[in-house]
Amino acid sequence: MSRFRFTVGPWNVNEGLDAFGPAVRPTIALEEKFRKFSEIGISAVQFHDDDAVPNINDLSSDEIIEEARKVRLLLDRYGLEAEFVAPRLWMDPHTADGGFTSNSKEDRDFAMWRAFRSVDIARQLRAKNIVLWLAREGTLCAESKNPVENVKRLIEAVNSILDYDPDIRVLIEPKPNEPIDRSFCPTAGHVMAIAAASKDPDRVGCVLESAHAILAGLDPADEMAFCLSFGKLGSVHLNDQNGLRYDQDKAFGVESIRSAFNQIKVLCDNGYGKNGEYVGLDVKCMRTQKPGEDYQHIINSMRMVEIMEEKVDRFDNEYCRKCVEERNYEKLELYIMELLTH
Ligand code: XUL
Ligand code: MN
Repeated sequence: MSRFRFTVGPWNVNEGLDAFGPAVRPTIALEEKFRKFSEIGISAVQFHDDDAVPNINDLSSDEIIEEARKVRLLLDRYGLEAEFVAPRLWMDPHTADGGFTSNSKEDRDFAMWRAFRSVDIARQLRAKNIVLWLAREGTLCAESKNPVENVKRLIEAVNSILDYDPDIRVLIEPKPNEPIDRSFCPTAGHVMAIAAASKDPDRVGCVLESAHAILAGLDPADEMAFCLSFGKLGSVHLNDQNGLRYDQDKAFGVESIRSAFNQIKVLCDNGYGKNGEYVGLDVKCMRTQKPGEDYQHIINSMRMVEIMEEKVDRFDNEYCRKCVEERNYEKLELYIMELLTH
């Protein structure tokens, strides 16, 4: 039994399409996903604005609120909470050049409209957080945007969301690249700086995703630790990644057990979850998986978290302290290897 409460998004169960091939599994209705999430032990759901309210661009603000209310009732039916709402600022033609940092004023206004509607939806779902995965906030052609001006625009966008709702928290999910080449906010350090520069730093934090940290050439556990030291780890997206390639969103721990252990250790050691934080699993199902077996990657990830919690609980702090005192880190390393392989 895990000490954590888990969350996933509807996009974590998909039809298997990738950049090179179409869907191979039938679409599963939102309600059926909720039912299954609840059955496998998920506590809360993460949403993009249009996961909760499809065709959001065609609806008025009031209609959007009305649709969101229906989703709240559906969550209630399965005993689920909502963790966050994230404006999807990368699909619409208005966001081809980014949202908050597009060179077009009209597109930037569209991004803010989606961000405000996301807050409206979050209120209805009783979600406390807006997540900004800044998908296209950066450049494909480095010279196409003014980087100084655009970092300021990111801070202004965060401030506008904070102004719009005095209770909402903004969690930025950094990623160094993909779909853009160079992000204006690639790492947890950048998120901490934006939070500090915002008008209400206490309401701005980070969602740290394992794969995104690896893509930045950084250690996910250390990135989590960095946020924790500022009291700003609002959520995590646990998953795994085989080196520097496309964002793979593999099940947690399937590539590096030591890295998985260190991520869970830093969360456990610092009481993560005690202030209501969830453990998000941003994992993608393999395209080869059969319909009906397409929650296995989520089940596997939860199991890997549990296994690593057991290792953390068995971790001999006294032995570690002695190794450190003797400055025999080689001895400590063997201890870790034995712990992780037995
Ligand atoms: C993209 C990613 C997103 C965010 C939510 O890499 O991780 O799914 O987690 O917008
Ligand atoms: Mn993510």
